This record gives sequence, structure tokens and C-alpha cells, in this order.
Amino acid sequence: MDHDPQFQKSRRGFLGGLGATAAGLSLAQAGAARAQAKPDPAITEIQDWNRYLGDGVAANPYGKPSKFEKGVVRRDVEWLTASRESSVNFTPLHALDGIITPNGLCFERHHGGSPEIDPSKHRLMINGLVDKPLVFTMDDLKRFPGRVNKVFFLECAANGGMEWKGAQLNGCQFTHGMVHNVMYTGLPLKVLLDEAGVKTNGKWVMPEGADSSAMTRSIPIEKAMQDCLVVWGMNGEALRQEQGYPLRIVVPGWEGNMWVKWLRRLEVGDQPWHHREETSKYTDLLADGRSRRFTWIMDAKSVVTSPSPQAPLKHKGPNVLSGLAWSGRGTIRRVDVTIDGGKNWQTARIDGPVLPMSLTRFYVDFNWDGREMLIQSRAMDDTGYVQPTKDELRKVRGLNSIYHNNGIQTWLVRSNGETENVEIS
Ligand SMILES: Nc1nc2c(c(=O)[nH]1)N[C@H]1C(S)=C(S)[C@@H](COP(=O)(O)O)O[C@H]1N2
Ligand SMILES: [Mo]
Repeated sequence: MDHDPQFQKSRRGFLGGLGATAAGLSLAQAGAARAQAKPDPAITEIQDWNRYLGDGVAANPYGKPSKFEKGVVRRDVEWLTASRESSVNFTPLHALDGIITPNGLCFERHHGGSPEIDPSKHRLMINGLVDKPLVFTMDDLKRFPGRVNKVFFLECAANGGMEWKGAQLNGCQFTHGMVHNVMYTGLPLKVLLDEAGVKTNGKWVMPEGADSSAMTRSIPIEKAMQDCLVVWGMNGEALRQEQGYPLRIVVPGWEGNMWVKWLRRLEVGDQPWHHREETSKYTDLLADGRSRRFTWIMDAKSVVTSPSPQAPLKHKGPNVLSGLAWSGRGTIRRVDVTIDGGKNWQTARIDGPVLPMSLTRFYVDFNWDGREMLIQSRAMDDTGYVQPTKDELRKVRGLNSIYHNNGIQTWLVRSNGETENVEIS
């Protein structure tokens, strides 16, 4: 785009419109550029922060965001909250950039509240169909050879579940915010299972949580051995209590419910357990009343995070559209974006690390003339899978589903910049 003379021209206009200081000009030049405008006190007056000493270094031993960013927080939806302990809140995707979710902003989903666990009293047991049942302390795990660092998205299967029957919630925080993307530190599950020695009839692994919900799921042994992790670190520090401190399991690309937090036990068995969370819940009910047995993988999905209802357009002229794409089957290869409801598509610019089973950031630099827009994004992964429309999903799945809605999202941008969740067919 930098080579497009049209754009160069508009960029000059853009900087003039912003105020000359943004272009790095001197105050005198800025004054000349603003000869017609009213004096801007942000330029003409010396501000307090420039006159007085700032806060001392010990003022904030664990750093917090600037108070001017206080709106960038996890939020919940009243009618989705049965009780605070069995609840969910949402990542503020509209206010974030890059691919990593800051620890304090990762959405939370608890079935029995978030327990405060003393790590010195926490144990991980491996039992069932193994040669040698084992019990690890946290210290044992942290000195076990083979530690790794890996970035993965975690998406709740219910992300977007409220939108099955049509547009509901006004903000990508609420329609898509049951996802976070973190760099984990821990051990491949394989090294722990190998240490215990899985018997030849050991075909499934059941992680169990130490919380009051004692969450359990059945994971096939192939997946457990392939890329699952047992982790104590997120983004360079200890797991947050909400994310399973001191230990959780990571099941890359698969639905968040399987990522048992406050992990205390791994049982090896010869068949799936069919517990509550994999039968009555987290199961896809089809139109004819039958259910899919397991739907583990989170298919390719994307969303434009800005503009979006909580991040409306404020300026005509050059603007940056931004969004996220991810696939539980592999790596994002391409994201296409339309601003006219699907008549024309252009390929977005992907920026930052492109990792398998990780959020991937995309941008479209565009000029807005104040026209109404219908914005959509469509992700493609390296298996060739293309993100479907919501109508395509409904054709296959009917209207009984809650989980696994990876349909294309539409935002309507009005001529005043306000943005709304809509559906077009
Ligand atoms: N022990 C335990 N693990 C759990 C849960 C829980 O309630 N208890 N919730 C699951 C669900 S449904 C999801 S979507 C993810 C949410 O992980 P997060 O809170 O880190 O976002 O954790 C999963 N692991
Ligand atoms: Mo979930």
C-alpha cells in the first residue's frame, strides 16, 4: 500500500488533519499548520506531568495498566450468569492487539468457582493402566527434564453459542471473547506418561481438576502423546488462579472444556468415561434429535475486532481494520475481508508470528469515505478448510446447537461510525 500514490496523497492529508505534532514537526511549524484553528491547549500549555516529579519506582510493585485504560477489562453478560461460581466472562478482544492475551484479561470459565490452592499442598497423580503409578509435587514437575514453551489459543466450545439463532450481543468481546492466546511453560504430557509407562491397553487419559466441580474429560491417548502439555506457567509467570494455578492441562486446538484447570490427577483407561461434560454438556445436538458423540477440534474462525460495536470508527480517511483468525486444525494461511457484505473480498495482511493452533493477527489498511459498510472476515487454514457462513452451518447442524459456532461474523458500520452486530444472508 505504501507504493500506492493515491494512498501517499491521502496520508499527507491524514497527518495534516491529525495536527502537525503527530508528524513530528516543530511547534513553530505546527503553529503555522494550525494558523486557522483555535490554539490547542495540549500544545500551548505545559502539562502537570511535565512540571512535577512522577511516581517513585516502588509505587506499584506489581505493575498495572494506566488508569486511562480502566475500561479494558473482562466483562460478563448478566443473563448468562446463573451464579458467580458457575460463570463466564469475556476477553476484551476489541481493545487488544498482536496475538498474546495479557494474563489479567484472559476470559474465565468456572463450573465450581476458582479455588485458591497452596502449591506446596498440591499433587499430580498418574494412575490407572500404567506400569508405575506416580505422584508429583510441583517441585518435582519443575525439575523434570524436557520443559517447553508453546503458544496456543484456548476457545470455549460455547464461544458464539448465543448467536446460533441470530445476532444477539453487541460487541466482539461478547460474541467472540471466550478465547485467549497464551505462551505456556510446562512439560509435554508424553514425558510424564512415559515415566509412568502406559500399558498396551491404555487408550484414553482422563484429567481431573482439584476444584469443587472436579472437572473430568476423556482424551484419546494419541492426542495426549502428540502435543498435550501439563503447564504451570503462562506468558512468563505462574498461571493465574483463574487459569488453574498451580497446574493445568493444555489440549492444543481442542475445545476449552478439555483443558482441565487445577489439575490433580491423570487416569489412564481403555475407553472414554462419558462423564457429564462430554455427554449432557459440550455435545452438539443436531436438527433430527441425534447428537454428535465428540466434537473436539475447534474449526477455523475469525473476527474483525476493530471496527466493531465497542470500537466504532471515529475518523474518515485512512483507517486500520484489524482482526484475529485461528484454527484448531493447524496454521492460518489466509484471511479475506469484505467491506461490502461479500460482493468484493480482499486478502488481509497478516502480521506477527503465524503459529499452529494460535491466534493470528490480520490488518487491512483502508480509506473510509463515510459510507455504510458490511464488514466480514473469512479464515482459511493449511488444511484448505474455509470458514463457513452461519447459514451454511445451520444447513448441516440445524438450530438446536449451542457449541462450535465458527460462522462468519458481520458488522454493520453506519455512516456516523457506529457499529452493530447484524446478520445478512
Ligand atoms: N477444573 C476445571 N477445569 C476447567 C473448567 C472448570 O470449571 N474446572 N472449565 C473448563 C472450561 S468449560 C473452559 S472453556 C476452560 C476455560 O479456561 P480459562 O478459565 O482459562 O479461560 O477451562 C476448562 N477447565
Ligand atoms: Mo467451556
